[in-house]
Amino acid sequence: MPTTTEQVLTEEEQQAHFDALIEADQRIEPRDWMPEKYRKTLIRQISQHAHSEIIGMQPEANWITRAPSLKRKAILIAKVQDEAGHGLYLYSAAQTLGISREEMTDALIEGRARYSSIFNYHTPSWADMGAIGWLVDGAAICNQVPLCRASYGPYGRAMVRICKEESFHQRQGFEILYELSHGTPEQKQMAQESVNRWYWPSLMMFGPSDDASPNSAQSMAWKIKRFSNDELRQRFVGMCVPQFEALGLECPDKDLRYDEETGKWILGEIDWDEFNAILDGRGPANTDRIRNRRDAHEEGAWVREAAVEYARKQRERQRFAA
Ligand code: FAQ
Repeated sequence: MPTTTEQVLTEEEQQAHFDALIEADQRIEPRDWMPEKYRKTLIRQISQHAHSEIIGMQPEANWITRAPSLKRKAILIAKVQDEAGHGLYLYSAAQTLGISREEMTDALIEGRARYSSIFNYHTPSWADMGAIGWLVDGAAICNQVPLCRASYGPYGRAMVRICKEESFHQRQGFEILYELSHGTPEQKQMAQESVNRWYWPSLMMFGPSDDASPNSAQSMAWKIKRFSNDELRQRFVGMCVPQFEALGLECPDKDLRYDEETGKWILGEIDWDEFNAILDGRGPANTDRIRNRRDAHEEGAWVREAAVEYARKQRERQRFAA
């Protein structure tokens, strides 16, 4: 229902009001007028993010039954449950923009929606639980801390809680790798082998380089994104370098060096062909991920039907009581 103020404002005036709110670093809320492209961009990014959290449960869920101790199993279950919670906060945030949960779910299970490239790799080794926590959650934190200040209120607020939980995830991953890299030579080798596989894909999580990123400029002007893909990738690499040392592991990027003059890290070549193949659905685990999600959705149909029936009965009871 439009407010009285909205009824008397022209489209130009509404746009000017929106621009002024963005300029002043104020939040846009669901009740506010917003340009259609802003709304669509948010739906795109938030729903992709939500899908990533939900699909992102699969690589680690693979190790819940085989975690090496009860403590590790409890931590891993808690982490995977946290990711489900993140997905739900984010779906709720997207719903405030006028898209339904069903529409988003259908797009995912029909293979029409994107989710993070990183979750299309398999997890053959226990050390992968360490590398995912350290590198994948570490990259997620780098990318997501600035999103706590995203101009759209429900997204920014969801990100605050998510980031707190991601910090715990990152610490537990680092700790798994630390124990392995300070264990037997075989354990150290296992940690190194896993980090070798996850390092480059974790750099790809930040998206294409700035000159190949069609959405960045507008998203930054709208203060959805606060930093570019390359800026965040730089920040992440800078964070990893001393941590590689603490772990006693080698960084797989043999060309990595710090350029004192520009204050930037010079990275080796990222394999963008691999990244693009994953985005096209041709990554190592794309098919499994979508199939598993579709099966889980179908198997959960009875829960959704029961919830609808329960809500109907509650309404009926209230009608009789009135
Ligand atoms: N994977 O123009 P840009 C997690 C697509 S963390 C797949 O640069 P944008 C935690 C992009 O969508 C992972 N697709 O796009 C966790 C666009 O396609 P479209 C999730 C990618 O949006 C840890 C096209 O390429 N985090 O889940 C990727 O400005 C452990 C052009 O790219 C977020 O989603 C990629 N890596 O910047 C869970 C963070 N990169 O839609 C479980 C929020 C790009 O035009 C276990 N999202 N694309 O067809 C963002 O910050 C941004 O959306 C970026 C991409 C930075 C991902």
